[in-house]
Amino acid sequence: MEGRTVIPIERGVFAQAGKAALAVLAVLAVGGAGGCAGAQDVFGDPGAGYVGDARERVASADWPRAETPTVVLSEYAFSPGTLTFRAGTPYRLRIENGGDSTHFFVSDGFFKAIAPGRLITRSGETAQPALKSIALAPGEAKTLEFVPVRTGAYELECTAPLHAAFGMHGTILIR
Ligand SMILES: [Cu+2]
Repeated sequence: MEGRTVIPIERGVFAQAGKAALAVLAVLAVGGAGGCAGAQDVFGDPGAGYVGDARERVASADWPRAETPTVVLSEYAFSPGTLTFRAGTPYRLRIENGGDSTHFFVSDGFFKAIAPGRLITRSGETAQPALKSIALAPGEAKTLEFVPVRTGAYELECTAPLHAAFGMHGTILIR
C-alpha cells in the first residue's frame, strides 16, 4: 500500500525534474540556433527617441580625425567593460566577436544618445541606423561610425540568453 503511493510520487518528482531539464535544454538550443542561423541586427523607428539631427551632426564632424577604438565580445564579457566617448568627437568603433558563440551589442540609452553615421558589416552598410541590437557571429566584426551627442552613463549588455546573467554587461560613458 505504502509502496504504491510512494512510487507515483517519485515518478512525479522525476517528471518535474525532467521538464526542468528540458526547459534548460530549450533555452540553450535557442541560444545555439541564434549562432547558426546568422543573427541579424535590429533597427527601430528613427522617430522614437533617437537623435533627430543625426545627419547634420555626422556631415559636419571632422572624420579624418575620427578615433578608432575597439570593443571585443567574448564568453561572457565586453572588453573593455567601460567605454568612454567624448561628445562631439567622431568615432569609428570596431565591435568584434572574439568568442565562440553569437553575441549582441545592445544599449538602448547609448543608441539614442549618438548621431550614427554608418554601421558597416561584411555584407554591406546601413546609413543612419536607428539601432536596437548589433549581432555578431563568432569571429565577426562590425564598425559603427557615430558622433556622441547626449552625455550620460548608459548600460551595455548582451541579450543572448543568460549572457548578461553570466556577467556580459558593461557601461558606456559619454562626457
Ligand atoms: Cu553574449
